[in-house]
Amino acid sequence: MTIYLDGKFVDESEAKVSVFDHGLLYGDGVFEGIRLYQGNVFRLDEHLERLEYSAKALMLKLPLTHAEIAEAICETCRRNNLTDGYIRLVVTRGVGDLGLSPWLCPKPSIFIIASKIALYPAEHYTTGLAIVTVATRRMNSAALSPSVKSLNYLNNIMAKIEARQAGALEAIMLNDQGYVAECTGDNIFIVHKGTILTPAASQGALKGITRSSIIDVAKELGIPLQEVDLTRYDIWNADECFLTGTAAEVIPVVKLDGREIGTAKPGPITHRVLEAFRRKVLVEGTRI
Ligand code: PXG
Repeated sequence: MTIYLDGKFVDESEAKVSVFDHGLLYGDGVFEGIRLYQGNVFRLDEHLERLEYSAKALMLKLPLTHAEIAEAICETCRRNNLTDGYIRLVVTRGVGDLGLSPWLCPKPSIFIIASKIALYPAEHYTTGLAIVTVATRRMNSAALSPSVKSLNYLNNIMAKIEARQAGALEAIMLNDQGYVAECTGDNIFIVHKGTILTPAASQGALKGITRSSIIDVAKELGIPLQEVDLTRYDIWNADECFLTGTAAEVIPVVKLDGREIGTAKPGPITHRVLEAFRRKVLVEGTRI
């Protein structure tokens, strides 16, 4: 596999970063997970804009321009003969000394991995997931804005561990007021009486690229969609539920905390949204 690393394309065996990189020492950096479908990078500009906003929030100066990163992503896909895959773009604060000080890290590091990902076993897309609510809360925006897609994923990882301990593949994370924020690596939607509902970013949801494309899909299909405050009660009483993410795409949820949602089967609106999303990814995107 060929990796893009700081201006060079190198074999994965050569793709090494320093133990003094603050991305590793402190989780100081930002990243994006991006999909490639049939030679088209899905919503590349939106991903790069989110990366730029995340970096700006951390006062991390990206080492390349928007256009240069876009080209590096496309070239990494081409060099790996990839037409479908998952792209991981990472920018770290770079090498510094053993103090926190980011200003002692003169050169940020950037690398791109173009590979594959399968987040959930295929059968769950037809049967639906059973998920749980976990105790670990979503990051409070007064500590670190949940809109920043940083290299600090420890509370999501803690939540993922809790989910696994409970025998589930995914977990709902609440914000510190007890409202539903999202899952560990996916945004959440429910369907109630024909309307699609999802928590707003202000409740701790990452501004997911898949989430925003689902908002477009709903508009295109003429299905009403609202951003609202949701509690577990709303999910227990929903007709349908589904999660969205770059890796997961659109996946139905049929149980929360051992309680059946709706008919306990993936619902008709989830199906329509999933089908429309699958069509969308094939026609939108930047040709590599
Ligand atoms: N919420 C969180 C916390 C995320 O990290 C999403 C929602 C979905 O956003 P997008 O833009 O992908 O629609 C994410 C992003 C992985 C992995 O390897 C997936 C994500 C993040 C980190 C790792 O499975 N999803």
